[in-house]
Amino acid sequence: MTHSQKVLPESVRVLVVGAGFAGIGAVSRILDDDPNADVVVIERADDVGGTWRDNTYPGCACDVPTSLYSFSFAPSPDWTHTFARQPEIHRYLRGVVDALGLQGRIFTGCELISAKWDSANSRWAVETSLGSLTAHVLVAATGALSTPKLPNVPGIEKFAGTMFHSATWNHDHDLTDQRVAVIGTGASAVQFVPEIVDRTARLTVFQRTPAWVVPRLDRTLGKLEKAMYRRFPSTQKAVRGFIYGYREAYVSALAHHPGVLPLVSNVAKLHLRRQVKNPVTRAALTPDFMLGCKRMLLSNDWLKTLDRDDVDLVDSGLTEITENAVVDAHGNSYPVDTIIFATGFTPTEPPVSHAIQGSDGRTLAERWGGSPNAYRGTTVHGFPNLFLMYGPNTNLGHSSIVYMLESQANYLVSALRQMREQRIEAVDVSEHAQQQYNSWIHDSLSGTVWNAGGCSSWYLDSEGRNPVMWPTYTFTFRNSTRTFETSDYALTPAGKSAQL
Ligand code: N01
Repeated sequence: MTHSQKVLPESVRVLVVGAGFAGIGAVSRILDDDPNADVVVIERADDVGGTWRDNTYPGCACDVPTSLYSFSFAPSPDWTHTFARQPEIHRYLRGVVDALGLQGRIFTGCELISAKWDSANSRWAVETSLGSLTAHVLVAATGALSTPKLPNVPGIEKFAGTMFHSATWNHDHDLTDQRVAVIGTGASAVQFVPEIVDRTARLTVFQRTPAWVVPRLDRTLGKLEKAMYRRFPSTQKAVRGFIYGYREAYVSALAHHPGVLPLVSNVAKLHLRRQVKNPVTRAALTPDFMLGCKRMLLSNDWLKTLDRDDVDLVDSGLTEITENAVVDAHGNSYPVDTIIFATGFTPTEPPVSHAIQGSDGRTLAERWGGSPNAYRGTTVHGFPNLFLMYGPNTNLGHSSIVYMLESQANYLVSALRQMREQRIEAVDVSEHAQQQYNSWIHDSLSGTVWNAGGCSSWYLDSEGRNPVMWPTYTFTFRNSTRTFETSDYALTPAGKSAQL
């Protein structure tokens, strides 16, 4: 898919930035509502797929069952496993783009450089790597986990071997017989460490905080099951509904009744006892915070990999990187040839927040000051006609983010429809509505395991505020985004000749 045959228009009604699950979901929903909609997507990479294009590390897979982690409007009977692997999720997204005929609207290799709200014309003035354009409505679908984070360790620049981040895996680098250090023990590390361990000469895993790990109840989907889904799509819909329902039951514990969480942590403790025989390693892998406070991890082989004789688990953290080694907090030096950083992302300061400038000239990043907040996770006061996908407080620890994205797409479409029908040129959420909404969000989060579970996590900002998690059931979010309430917004009426 290339942009070579297409020319970026000079103006467009809706500009979507990003062609991952969020952007593809948004544009699909817009066109479903209005097949003649004037909408284009720009994507900085050369292909669609977002995080499922970028994360190609060995073993990369979804840790939410795929029947739920897929678009409700594009079910696929072809998944090979209940937890799909990265290549097939990427293929799935490309397939949705093809099936819905979206290629002509997607400009790949086109990066957003800046977007400034032009109050006089009620338009976004947008600069991209392929030229300028104006957009009436801007949809930022750039993902929260797209900028890899490297740790700030003294000496990192001196390392003479090979280093890379899990999200930018170096496939040209052969790990065979290498001494490898892995920094970080989150959702990415647990997937790739068991995949590479048989190739390496020695693997040293640097853990700062152990995570709760439960078995991944994965299985391959047989021919019969796939045939049934193809012939009777309602059966797959029923499976999706069942998974959705039991996943929602988790919220009851995570957000409302943390007292029942020890039942699940006992399962994780049993899993740990079964997989790790060495008592010292087992103690190092036992978390001291409530299950769910950090993302619960699913793996059948991570813990037993750390129990192997050719694997070192270093749980004192790292203090320095030298030319050829990683040094732990006790001063022990581990000579290595390769360092793989599985140290996560920077969700509270996405690059797009520096590129988007609102009506008072401030960027989103300046307005947020390191702690993002929005109204219904989607709109921000002072940034008219801007819609954020996967915005503040829309992340989940228990279910599919695709469900949240589809809810936000509903809200966007409801807004576009009302703007069209009521001839509104610009909508700007009121400061009051946004403040009230955020008071509710943060009151609701205060007793949850994400805020009060006794851990530090990427869900919390430097002030201990949680700008990341949705605090309750996902159907509450679905209901609150069903209709765009114009009463929460300052409205600019459209002139008679305006095309909406
Ligand atoms: O990153 P993480 P990830 N020194 O932030 C450690 C999604 N995801 O890439 O826990 C030493 O979870 C850090 O230690 P600590 C999912 O939402 C989804 O694994 O902060 N260590 C931690 O162990 C997930 O939450 C899927 O003490 C340092 C690790 O690095 C998100 O992506 C699959 C350090 C980072 O863990 C991120 O996952 C994979 C330092 N300076 C990922 N800094 C699905 O299947 C950080 N660490 C949907």
